[in-house]
Amino acid sequence: MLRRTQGVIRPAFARSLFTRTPVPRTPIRTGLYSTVFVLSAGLFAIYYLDARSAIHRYVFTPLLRHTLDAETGHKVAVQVLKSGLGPRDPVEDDARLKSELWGQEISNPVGLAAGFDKNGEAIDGLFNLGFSWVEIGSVTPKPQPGNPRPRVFHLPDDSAFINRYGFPSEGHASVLSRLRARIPRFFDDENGSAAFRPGAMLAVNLGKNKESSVESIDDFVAGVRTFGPHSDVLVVNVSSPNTPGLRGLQNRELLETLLSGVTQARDQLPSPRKPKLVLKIAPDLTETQLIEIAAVIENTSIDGVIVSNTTTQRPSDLVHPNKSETGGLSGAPLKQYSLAALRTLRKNLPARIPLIGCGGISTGADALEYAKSGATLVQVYTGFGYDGVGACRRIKDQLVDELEKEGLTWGDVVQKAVSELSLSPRARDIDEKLKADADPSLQQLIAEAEELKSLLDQFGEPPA
Ligand SMILES: Cc1cc2nc3c(=O)[nH]c(=O)nc-3n(C[C@H](O)[C@H](O)[C@H](O)COP(=O)(O)O)c2cc1C
Ligand SMILES: *[C@@H]1O[C@H](CO)[C@@H](O)[C@H](O)[C@H]1NC(C)=O
Ligand SMILES: *[C@@H]1O[C@H](CO)[C@@H](O)[C@H](O)[C@H]1NC(C)=O
Ligand SMILES: *[C@@H]1O[C@H](CO)[C@@H](O)[C@H](O)[C@H]1NC(C)=O
Ligand SMILES: *[C@@H]1O[C@H](CO)[C@@H](O)[C@H](O)[C@H]1NC(C)=O
Ligand SMILES: CC(=O)N[C@H]1CO[C@H](CO)[C@@H](O)[C@@H]1O
Repeated sequence: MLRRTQGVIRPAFARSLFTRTPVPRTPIRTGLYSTVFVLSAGLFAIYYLDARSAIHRYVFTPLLRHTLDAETGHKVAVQVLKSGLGPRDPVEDDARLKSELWGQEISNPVGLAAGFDKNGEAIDGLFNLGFSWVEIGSVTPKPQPGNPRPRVFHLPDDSAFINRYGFPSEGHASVLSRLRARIPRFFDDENGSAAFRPGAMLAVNLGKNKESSVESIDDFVAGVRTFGPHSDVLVVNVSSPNTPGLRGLQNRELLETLLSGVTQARDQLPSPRKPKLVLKIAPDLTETQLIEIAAVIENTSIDGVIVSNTTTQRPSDLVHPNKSETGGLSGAPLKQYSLAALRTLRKNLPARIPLIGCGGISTGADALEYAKSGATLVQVYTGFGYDGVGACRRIKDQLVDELEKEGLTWGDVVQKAVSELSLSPRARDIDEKLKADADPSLQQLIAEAEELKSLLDQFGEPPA
């Protein structure tokens, strides 16, 4: 059995390394494949254990992509990282990459986005690759299977993925038991990071079961109660394309109810260390919708926003034959939409609320572009899927080069952008002060004008 798999693998390596003819799509069973993947660790020990090694980018990752369908390749990658035999980023993060989030220091600004480790199986394997933030999930309260396969499509010509997973999840109980099993036996710093690593954060992305009603916030509240004590950050999405629009008053009220419900549940957690709460939004929102979201966020104790999830848009320059599959598009073509949404939100939120950039990041230059647009941290998914386990290390190295050229640190870039681009508290204060100073009849007039404006806005919006 072993000999046969090795027989399949070796020529495949040779081909993809030296002649670049496409690797034939051999139907290898997943189990066999993982065995070979792990065995090859022995053969390539030196390269393999170092996440920087080109072997991951040019051999293992393409091989996974070519030999297996998209979803099986993903599963194998999670299993290898789970096994503890995954490679490690051996280099300490450069001081220029140091970042600060909510007053806490993190060693670098590159995180892994939700959806890769949906069930929290490979958390430590992922931290070992050098990510400073690992986000597991989305996790739904009850287990659910998600949509029928195929539900992930690789568009290599466009450096993109399309997915319509539909949130398969093993459910709260199963994921919680994995998080509990990670607690070190002699851990007594009840206030320490849930990542159990210095300079890193563990985030849990909370999902809703398919059959839960759209308006219900119970699934999210249950998620806060279940995962609050075991995470540094909880992520709540408002990014479903069905309810993106806070169209009209009703949806705004929905968002207010959701946000105040989850923040209340968080504040009531008995643990001394309370997780931060961040929203994750879609890139497909209009400017008006983003402004409304910003206003609601500012009125609650939400700690930050991830911008963004995948897009339902399809830019006209996509070339891959599967470009019209239904689902969310991620990777390079998403970047323009995410960056635009990030800039709009930055302009409408005060500097105290950090933004986390996500969408189409695969190089240091991409990450820096996000920082210059006002992101404090970035996340990667598709870039990691294409480049493999060394992606994080490579992005960090490129980022250090870029920063060195400009003679700046990540912290400098973020601080400058955030202070220049955020909603200025003065503008808001002056506005409020004018209203407060106005005489009562003028105040009445202002109130009526605002009411009229919101009515007109509602008429202006197409029906939800
Ligand atoms: C296959 C796949 C599955 C995903 N699953 C989730 C998920 O469960 N929850 C979530 O909030 N985002 C999910 N995402 C979105 C990513 O977290 C990220 O926001 C998006 O892919 C944009 O980043 P990228 O361009 O670097 O991939 C998924 C993305 C992909 C490609
Ligand atoms: C954790 O934080 C709380 C409140 O800040 C403090 O009272 C407590 O002593 C801290 N515990 C430890 C172990 O540091
Ligand atoms: C702020 O929150 C309060 C109560 O939670 C609500 O009554 C008010 O309408 C909100 N204001 C805005 C601007 O969202
Ligand atoms: C498009 O997706 C289907 C389903 O996964 C797959 O069988 C097919 O090979 C893909 N097409 C291309 C050109 O990759
Ligand atoms: C992200 O967007 C996709 C479509 O682009 C949607 O199907 C999915 O529900 C969104 N993700 C979350 C976590 O809501
Ligand atoms: C994964 C998940 O639960 N996605 C949810 C995101 O939020 C919208 C509503 O705000 C839900 O409809 C989605 O199911």
